[in-house]
Amino acid sequence: MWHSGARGGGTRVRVRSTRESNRRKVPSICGLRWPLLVSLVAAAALAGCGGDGVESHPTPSASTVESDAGLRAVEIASGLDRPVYVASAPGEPDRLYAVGQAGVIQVLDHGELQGEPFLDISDLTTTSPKGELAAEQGLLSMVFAPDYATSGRFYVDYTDRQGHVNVVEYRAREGRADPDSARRVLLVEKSSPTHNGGQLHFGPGGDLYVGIGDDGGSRVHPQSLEAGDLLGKLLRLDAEDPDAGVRVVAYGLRNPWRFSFDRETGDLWIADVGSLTWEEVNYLPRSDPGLKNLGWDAYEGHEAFVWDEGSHDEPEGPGELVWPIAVYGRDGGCAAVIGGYAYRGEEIPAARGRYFYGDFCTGQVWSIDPAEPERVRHELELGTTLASFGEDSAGELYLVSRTGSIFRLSD
Ligand SMILES: [Ca+2]
Repeated sequence: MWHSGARGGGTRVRVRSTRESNRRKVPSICGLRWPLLVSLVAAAALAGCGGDGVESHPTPSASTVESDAGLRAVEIASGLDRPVYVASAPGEPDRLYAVGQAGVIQVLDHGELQGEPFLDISDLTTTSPKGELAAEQGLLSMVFAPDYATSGRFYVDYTDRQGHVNVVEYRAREGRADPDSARRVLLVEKSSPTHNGGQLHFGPGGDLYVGIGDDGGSRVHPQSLEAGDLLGKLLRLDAEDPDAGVRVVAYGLRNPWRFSFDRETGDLWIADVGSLTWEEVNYLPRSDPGLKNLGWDAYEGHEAFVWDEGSHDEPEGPGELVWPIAVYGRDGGCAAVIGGYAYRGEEIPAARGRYFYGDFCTGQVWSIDPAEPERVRHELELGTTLASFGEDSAGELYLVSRTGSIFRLSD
């Protein structure tokens, strides 16, 4: 019953229209005050951070300790056009792929930015001008198939000209994508420009995983908890046979802008951007499979989430309710959690096995050990907004700022 219907060449699910009675005035972005707001408007909107007018809550029971690892973010590229992700391909230790929100993927080869883009789909995407409020749309991420070295397959996640979420397969030949090889594997219709999710990853079982937001705005979104709707879900599908159907891995999500698998354990980490009060990190160990309910919009963090009307009183559906492993509040200002990766590289021994995440607005970066989640370690402050993390093929970590730079995590 958790399979969607498949029609035509792709899997297509019609979005339930949002109930007008649940609408509430759209608050200003993240509660920031003008003019500090100016430079952060687009950045904050990208990850779907919530509104103002709500008192900040204290830090939850977890204690935050300053790291003594002395980690740094070393800039390796700058001047990029709205980078929102960095990817790597299996078997390509010296190449990184910088994903630009406007629809262009550029290659960094041995650290050198290549002149010719890997792919340019800027004519297909909903490109927001710099600084425009509705900045959550565009090309949002990419992932290479595990057999990329032989198949050339990779996948992109973008919002199309109608604002709908598309996951599309392309094939590369001789280091360049073939734009004529496009094959859509998933279409999720949207009614608003926000909360698109946007992350793609292949899971340990070989399926393609897709994060989809709840359709946006600071409104009640019952569809996150409803089975027949793909909004507010983490989905999985066979990328080579998408007509076989889409399965729900987790529901009750608000905007899973970034999720990842631990490349060593297969454990799943989902960061869910909060609305008013709490930013969440969720941990789904591979040893505990099965359908999961992450609570939204009945809960935000560990608290009941109550709107004027129409809220769920309690989580619904057949999935096991999962509470976040880590949360943080907003000190009266902007916040949007950016999920990262469990560090499995070689160059930073003090970071091994720790999951890194950060905040879009403040550029703060933390890490946690899933065996000791009550001790959050503050690792560094990026000094600019943080749009995403990424891994290279060896498991080293990168940080991406939508202002144009990519940084490498270093000790
Ligand atoms: Ca939750």
